[in-house]
Amino acid sequence: MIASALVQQYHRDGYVVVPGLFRPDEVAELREHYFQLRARGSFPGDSAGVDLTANDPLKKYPRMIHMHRWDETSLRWLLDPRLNDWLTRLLGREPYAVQTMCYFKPPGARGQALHQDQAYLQVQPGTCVAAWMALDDCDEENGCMRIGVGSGNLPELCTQAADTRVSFTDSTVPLPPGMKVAPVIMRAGDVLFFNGSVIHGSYPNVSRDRFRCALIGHYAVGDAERIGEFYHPVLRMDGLEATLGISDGGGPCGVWVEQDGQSVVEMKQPVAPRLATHE
Ligand SMILES: O=C(O)CCC(=O)C(=O)O
Repeated sequence: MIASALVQQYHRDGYVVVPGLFRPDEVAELREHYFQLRARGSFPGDSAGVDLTANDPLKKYPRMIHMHRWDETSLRWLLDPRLNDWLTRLLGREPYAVQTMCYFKPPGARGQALHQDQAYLQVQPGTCVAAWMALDDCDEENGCMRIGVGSGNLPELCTQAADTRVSFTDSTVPLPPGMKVAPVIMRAGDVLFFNGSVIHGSYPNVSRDRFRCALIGHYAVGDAERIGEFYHPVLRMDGLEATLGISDGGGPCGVWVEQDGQSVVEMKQPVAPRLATHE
């Protein structure tokens, strides 16, 4: 698909997959790099959101967070000119870089319940954007991403308890009646860009022997003035530190209600304390 069609798709849906943005040799090198890091021991943020109980495959391969703060390879990837180029095209302006994550998702690992990233990053004004790069080919069997189709313009929704038999995180957002969740099937090196409103999560990895590794960068739109404290320091795409304020960590959230036969979001004040870290 040509670039302008992908940009249009992002504007319409809030997400788009850019195929083959990174070469197979680059992806293989990155994948190997993170497996080597993981084998070296534990790092700050390893256990965030992971239930470290016995027999959980995620105990052996917890996700990593904010690696760009101590790992040069991760920092280079987060600021890679190809990601910057696409983010700038999609957003109309260069973003700020705020987070890296690496998911290993070994066979047998639970997925992640449906959520909206903006609830965690609290970018104000505007929203956050994720660049989710597949380090393995991924599909429903090994736990690919899943997206609420048509959720790209929603306000922040109130959360409720998630089914922790299939999700390693314990909160989720409800879908309106009729909204479909579609799998995002990707090849290694493809990058899924999605905004902070998009309802997304991932399936459990039910494969016998296939990992589903992913490398994720999170960004704030270029006219943002504040972001949650967990995401500081904020970087410009040239790697220099930017001076953004700290957002207060929780605007009002909304619930689905029926109005004239249609599901609409009714806004109300949050009922539970907000999480400070990204899910
Ligand atoms: O990679 C996954 O399984 C889920 C990632 C995700 O939902 C996120 O980064 O917000």
